[in-house]
Amino acid sequence: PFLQNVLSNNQFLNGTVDTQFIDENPDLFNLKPVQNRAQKLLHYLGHVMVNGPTTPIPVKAKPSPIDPVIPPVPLGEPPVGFRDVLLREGPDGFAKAVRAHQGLLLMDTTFRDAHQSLLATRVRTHDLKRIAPFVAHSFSNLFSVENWGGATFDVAMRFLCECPWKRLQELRALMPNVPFQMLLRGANAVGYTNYPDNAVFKFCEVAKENGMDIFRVFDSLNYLPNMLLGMEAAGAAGGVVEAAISYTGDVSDPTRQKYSLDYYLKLADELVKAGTHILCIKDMAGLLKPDSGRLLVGALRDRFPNVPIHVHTHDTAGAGVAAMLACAEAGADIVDVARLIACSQGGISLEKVFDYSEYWEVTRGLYAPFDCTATMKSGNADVYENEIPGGQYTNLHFQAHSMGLGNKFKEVKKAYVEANKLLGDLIKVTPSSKIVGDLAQFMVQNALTRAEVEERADELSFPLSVVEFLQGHIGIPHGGFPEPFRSKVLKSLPRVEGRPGASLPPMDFQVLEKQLRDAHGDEITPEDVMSAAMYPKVFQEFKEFTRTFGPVDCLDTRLFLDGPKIAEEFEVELERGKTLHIKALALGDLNKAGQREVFFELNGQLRSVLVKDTV
Ligand code: 3PY
Ligand code: ZN
Repeated sequence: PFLQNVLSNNQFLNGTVDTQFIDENPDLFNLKPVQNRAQKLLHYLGHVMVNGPTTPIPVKAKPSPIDPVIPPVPLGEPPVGFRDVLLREGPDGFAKAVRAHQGLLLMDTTFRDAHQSLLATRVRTHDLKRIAPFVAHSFSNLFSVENWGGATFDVAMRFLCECPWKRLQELRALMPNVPFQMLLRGANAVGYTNYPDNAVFKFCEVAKENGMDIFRVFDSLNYLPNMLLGMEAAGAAGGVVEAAISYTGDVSDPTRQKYSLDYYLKLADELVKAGTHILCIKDMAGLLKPDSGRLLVGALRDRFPNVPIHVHTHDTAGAGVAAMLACAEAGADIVDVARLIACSQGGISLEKVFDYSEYWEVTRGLYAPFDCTATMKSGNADVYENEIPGGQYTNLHFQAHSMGLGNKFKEVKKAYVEANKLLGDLIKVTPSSKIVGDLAQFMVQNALTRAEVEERADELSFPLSVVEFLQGHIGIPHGGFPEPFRSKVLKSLPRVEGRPGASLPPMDFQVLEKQLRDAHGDEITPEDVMSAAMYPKVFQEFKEFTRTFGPVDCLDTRLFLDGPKIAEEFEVELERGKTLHIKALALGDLNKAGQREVFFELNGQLRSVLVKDTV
């Protein structure tokens, strides 16, 4: 407004003032379209006020009205952490230092897997950034912070309307001392199906350039060729390779021999032979009981005395802490924890853990509409039967609700067990878990038993994910495909031989970049190209959303999800030093065109936006 006034001032226009300074500094006019961003955000807020949130909300709960307290952080750089060893000595030296370390090391999963299971992956960069400096200062002796990959990549763009790469960059700047860890779904990268090999390699390269350190690589079928591909990609990018064996069944149960101790040890042999820096047991469903953990980790420790062992679990049935302690006693070097574990292990101060817990306790309230406690009130030992992974449990429940099967969730869980048997008893983790879940819901929807599905396999219209799995699109399961089920379903449909990525043509990133520039302008970055490579449609919708609604990642979570109340005043920091002061003034009546005018005060000036009422 100031500039507009100057530019329309008569004296200025007549040239009767000295404008030499302005003439000589054309840069002064390189103004970012702040107004435009502000107007777009008002449009977003108005939209939420009129129509409710743009992101789908699974349960009718409101974000809590209480604001989290950000614990204080001392001035200056955070203390030196394990990342220093990595930067100095590289992945091999880092692995040696980890193995040589006396005492148990911890990875904090709060920034990724914990909220993937508890809050449907919805925690926004905004809330991660606020606590990141505290973590860097208070927990500098963590082995790593897991903060990226898995479902976060997709959810960031699809539901939170924010850029996953920006999250990585911003967290890196705030936590320079602690190693970052991501979950890479092997040949599926951060997606749900196999990508061309060069896309996986490029993805790891760009992730490493943006600050990723440790790549936990798994495959949902423990299919070795897919795992090796992911490991090679992470290694070629210069990352620390942590090959992860997905755990299912029960190694201490002699009646369950498909996934026996011998099976895990043989797979571990291959991963160590392939040069993994760290070996991980990934217990994604929380099935690893203390005795089984002791047996498995003890056997791995004896076999590979020099390889660091890292164990991941979930507390679904409530035995998680006991299992982790058993694994630590049996020789694990690192275990995974989330903020609720008040652990005096690894030199971590209890008092700091309390502050950290307090922050997350209150922040969690902001995500009430996504909280798993809406659907799962307590630990549930039925996971030992259905083996549903932590990240899928609540998702499946919400999905069942949206398909009108909400009151049949128990049946869906039972059908999940049967669907798993139909498919040959799979390892179940993204994406194989989704395939089992899709088949389970199909069975409940159509009231089909396992025997009926088997019998009528050649005439039923199975979900696409099931058909593609049987075609071999995500690899070959341990023990092979179930027959005659597979042949009956596929009939003459083509089958992929061997590793799927090997027969996919490479992606042409230059062509993709050109397409993106044509569609979205010249601001496209190499990171954007990778987002589009992984999720073309989601990326396009994210760009379109941002064009309309601006940088919604700057909004506080309550405003993002629920919009402001009338008369509420708040601030939005667009970037350092650029803060908008906004007050929501009034919501107008519905006009003939079905729109409402929403009035705001923006930095002291009246503004309004017209929003179509779609409710
Ligand atoms: C993911 O693939 O996102 C997982 O967290 C699997 O456990
Ligand atoms: Zn997990």
